[in-house]
Amino acid sequence: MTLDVVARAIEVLEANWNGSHTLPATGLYPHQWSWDSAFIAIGLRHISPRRAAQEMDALLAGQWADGRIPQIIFDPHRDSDYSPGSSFWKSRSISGSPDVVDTAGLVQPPNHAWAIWKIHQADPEESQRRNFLARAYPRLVAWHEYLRTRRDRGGNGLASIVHPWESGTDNSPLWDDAMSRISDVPQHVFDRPDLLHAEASERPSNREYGRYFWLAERYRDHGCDDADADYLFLFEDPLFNALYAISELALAKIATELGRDASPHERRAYELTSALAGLFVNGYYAARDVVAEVLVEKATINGLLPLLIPGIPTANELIATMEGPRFMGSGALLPPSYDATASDLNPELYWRGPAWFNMAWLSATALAANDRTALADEIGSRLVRLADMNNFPEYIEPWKATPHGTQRFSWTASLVLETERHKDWGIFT
Ligand code: 2M8
Repeated sequence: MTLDVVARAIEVLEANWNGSHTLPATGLYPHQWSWDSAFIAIGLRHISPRRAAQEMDALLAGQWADGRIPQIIFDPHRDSDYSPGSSFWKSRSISGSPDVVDTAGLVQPPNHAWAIWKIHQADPEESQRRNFLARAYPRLVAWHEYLRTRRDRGGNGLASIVHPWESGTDNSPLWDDAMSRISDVPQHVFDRPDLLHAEASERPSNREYGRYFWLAERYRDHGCDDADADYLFLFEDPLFNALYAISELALAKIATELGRDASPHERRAYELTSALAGLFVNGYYAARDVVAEVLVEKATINGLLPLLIPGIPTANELIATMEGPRFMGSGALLPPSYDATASDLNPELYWRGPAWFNMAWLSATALAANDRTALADEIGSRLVRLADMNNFPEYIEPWKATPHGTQRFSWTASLVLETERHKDWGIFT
């Protein structure tokens, strides 16, 4: 069984590899996505550390002059297969964008330094031969500097996201109230190529898409400059900032490996962890709506994953919530993306309840780091089995395990490899 599932996961990643990077899924997501590539590289390192490094190199080639790593690097041949594509963003006309590739102007959660450190760990000699860490380090520092200097829009020491797509958890109930403030419609006449590859009932509605486009247009038309005083959507998301803190700790390890001073990165991780305390409520981390100046008190998987940060003072409360009726105590096979007891839970609809394999892997990693190895192993073995049974789905209904979204999804396959091959759950190994 073990060998077969590994072979099948590798086969998905081979099929989705396009020569320089891995598509999240060949139909629904035909370009390179930022945080997908990092999750993909974490699994890929077990079959080819070299290709995992190539995946990250391809992504870093899309970095902007201000340091941002874009949400998407577009394949110019597939513009009509995904919306919004390069013809919407027209990134080359925006100052500071790369002139070799077309990208989106938004970003995604900063899991990149973490992935790069893990790739190095898979084969330090190969990494050294290719100067992998030395090449990546200044780019990763510039990326984190962008977040620190341009994205602390709330002044609380945390990075704000400027669009639901930046959270990676696009239509999480966390963003509902803020999105309902958008009453204008976008100029861009958008189509929905995504609905050719996934059921409409499992994807955001057209109304939600209209608001996504409106926000993206506003950001684009402001030159993606992050200095738009009346901007309508600014959020401090606990998962985005937890991954930022983990990536700072990874940068500290990279700096040490390169013989540089690790202390600025350790300090920054500490500052982020302290700033996250302002989001903690009732057993989980809320998201802060920076525009309305309120905490959105909805328990989501985003709000449990600061548990990844070593020594986080709220660990016991987070574990109790994870084990309780809102998450695993509900009888879910994998952690649902949203509170199982919430009246608006929808276990089949995109980020409003289903279980995602990256979140399951992050949860197991965090639980194991906090001496909950039995639950971590249980989630890990279910992750592998349910992915394999369902042809590596994008997400599943957490109680019945029915597959939803698209299938043969790359990070599902890669995190199966990581779970199978990296048995100790070590965060930085
Ligand atoms: C989903 O997001 C994209 C926009 O970025 C979409 O819905 O079209 C999310 O699940 C996101 O986390 C993921 O990175 C992306 C590609 O897999 O798909």
